[in-house]
Amino acid sequence: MPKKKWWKESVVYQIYPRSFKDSNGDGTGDLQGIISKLDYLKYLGISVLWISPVYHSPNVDNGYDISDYRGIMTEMGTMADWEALRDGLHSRGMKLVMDLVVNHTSDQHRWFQESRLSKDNPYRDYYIWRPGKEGKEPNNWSSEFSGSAWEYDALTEEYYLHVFSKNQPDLNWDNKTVRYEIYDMMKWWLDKGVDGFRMDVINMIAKDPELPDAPPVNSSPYQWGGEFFINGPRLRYYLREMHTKVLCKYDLMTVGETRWVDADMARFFVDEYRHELNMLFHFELLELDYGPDGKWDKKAWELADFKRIISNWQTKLAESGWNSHFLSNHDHPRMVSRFGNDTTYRVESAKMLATLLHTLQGTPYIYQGDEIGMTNVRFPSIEHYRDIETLNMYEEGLKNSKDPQELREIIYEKGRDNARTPMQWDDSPHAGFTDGTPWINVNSNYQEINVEQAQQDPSSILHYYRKLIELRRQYPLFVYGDYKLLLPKHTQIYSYLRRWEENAETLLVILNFFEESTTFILPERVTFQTGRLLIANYPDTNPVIEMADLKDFTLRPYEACVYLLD
Ligand code: TEU
Ligand code: CA
Repeated sequence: MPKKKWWKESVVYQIYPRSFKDSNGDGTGDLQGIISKLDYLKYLGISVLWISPVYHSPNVDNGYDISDYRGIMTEMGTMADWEALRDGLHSRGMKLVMDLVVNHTSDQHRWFQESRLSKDNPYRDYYIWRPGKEGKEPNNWSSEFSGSAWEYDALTEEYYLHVFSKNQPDLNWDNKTVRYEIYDMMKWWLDKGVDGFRMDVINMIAKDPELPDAPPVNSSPYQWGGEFFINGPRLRYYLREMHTKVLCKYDLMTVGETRWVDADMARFFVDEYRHELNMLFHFELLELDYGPDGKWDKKAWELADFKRIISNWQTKLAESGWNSHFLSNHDHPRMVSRFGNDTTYRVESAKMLATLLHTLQGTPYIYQGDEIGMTNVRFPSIEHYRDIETLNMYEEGLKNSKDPQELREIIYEKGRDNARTPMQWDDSPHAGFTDGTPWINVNSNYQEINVEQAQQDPSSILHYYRKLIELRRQYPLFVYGDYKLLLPKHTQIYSYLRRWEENAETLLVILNFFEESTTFILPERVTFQTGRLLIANYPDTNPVIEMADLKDFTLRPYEACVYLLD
């Protein structure tokens, strides 16, 4: 039986501050903008707010390049605004989780500015510097954002490592002084009342000290050296040390962003007896449509894989550890466009996917705008795009004589800006996001898809989310119940039972993942007297059912229903 914890019972909402709400008309979302929407978050019912970085940053990667960990980015507001946000959340009974980006800093961080100056500068060893090899980069690793992972600095005639952009040099975690600086900074925020951290690429901090060349394998992440810095040998030690020095002293929530971690490895991070992290974000679902060459290489995803992956995580973490559930964030396309249908069945499929996220064992994460079914965007030309990953890929594609139209098509499907268009509040200009000119254009569908409209329409996606969140509050079964997959071989239906021994309740979840109708047949071994409907995405679903009703049960396009059985 899982141990009870507040962060297990929470629903987390992620805000990408630049795109949430602008309070002063400069076109960029800010802290006062978030504060003006706290009542909206309360109304939605979420319990934890995670905000993407708002620290000082030159914004090469929108705040994921930090130049001062202890200050608030001018565009976002002031420390007083941040404190008002914290207090506004706390007084409404919500918690605040901050993004912790400590694999790298900005190249404008004081540490890096010093580090560059000379080989014997006290900060030199805060980063990873190496001489070139025969006039070339120290090894063949490539950056996640295209090109080499090494940048030559003429000042000292050496290269520094940057797994992300060249303006995001990687910190040297083997240097104890660096680690202690980071722990101090974490304590400083925790003492200011932060309730937890989302830890950016936390399983990339421990590099293989030999920095060996990546073998010539034609498959990401190996082709770019990932096997030598992801889940590195000393990672375990650093996380344990972070726990001993910082985390164990507070009642906080931690979630690590960990690519290339599968359910077996996950136990090492989130096992309750290991004292490392509470939860992690794995990428097995979000990478289902990645081809062998990674993100920009398209592949169709299949429900069979989807079910296999979730079931595996549900089972492996059932005894010790905890799952987190999300289908989108600021780095990925919109979930309704990717896993649902963003045209004819936008409302039905968005509700169906939300049902999945809120009825699995684990903590659900909602990305801003998903609660109103915001969709991917198709800007007419590359000038409208802002994301460094997208722009670098496009530029490199052109250099390799790829067809610009083809590059645009893949950006439409995979680009990060899909999730970064401004939050759609109402049908006024720029969707009520700003009175000025937004830093990135609003999706042209804002007149139809916006919060105001959703609040007025009782059958909206928004009201459906509110109900799901309320159900999780009402029934511990939603949170703690165990998980049993039904119909594992069905190619169109995802269905499972949740059982909670403590009060002998059972939940039956039935989801049609496609636009074709299909038939659900209850397996013989599942028996019950009556089933009471808790939530469904069609208005006329049977409120009460008996076993016989489920022997031949037709599901309409993207139909979702959840019954409480007894
Ligand atoms: O993302 C890490 C990460 O895995 C992404 O680079 C991801 O592969 C990519 O965005 C998929 O398109 C984190 C942050 O969430 C991201 O916004 C940052 O750009 C990155 O780290 C560097 O800090
Ligand atoms: Ca602003």
